Amino acid sequence: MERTFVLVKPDGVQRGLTGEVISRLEKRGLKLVAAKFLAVPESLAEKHYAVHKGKDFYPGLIRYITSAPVMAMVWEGTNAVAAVRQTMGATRPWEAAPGSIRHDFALEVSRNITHASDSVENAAGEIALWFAENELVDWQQCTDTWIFGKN
Ligand code: DAT
Ligand code: MG
Repeated sequence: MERTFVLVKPDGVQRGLTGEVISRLEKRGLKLVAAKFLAVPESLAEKHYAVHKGKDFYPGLIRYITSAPVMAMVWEGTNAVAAVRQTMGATRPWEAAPGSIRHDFALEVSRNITHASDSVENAAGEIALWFAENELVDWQQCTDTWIFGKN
């Protein structure tokens, strides 16, 4: 089953939207595999956003992501990477689809509430960066066949 990495970023945590983000992913049918609440060290922020190094918004992005705690999570499900990106909405909130988190709760690209991996390959890298193997929980949920079942 596909897995993806999700962050509720500092603005989401500060605004009390952690539960809202978790609730939407749960209700979509995704299964929580790992979670931790932490203050992000600068070294971790730089690794996580390495792909953006050199861009004009990079210094501000590092300052923002290290400015207050985040909730880091791994979620699992059918096409989890694409499904979670869709639930989050486009990077620029004014382009995010109505009903998506970034549409419903954000206005600024620099305060867009969440992060979600953008490919299966990047998801694997981000999960390994943020979590140890033994922090990922393999478990059966009683709804599994009702959500992941195929006829
Ligand atoms: P996403 O978070 O949707 O994967 P991204 O990987 O392109 O988007 O960029 C990472 C984050 O960097 C994004 O969530 C917000 C910030 N960012 C991107 N483009 C920006 C810009 N032009 N100005 C300010 N912040 C920006
Ligand atoms: Mg990205």
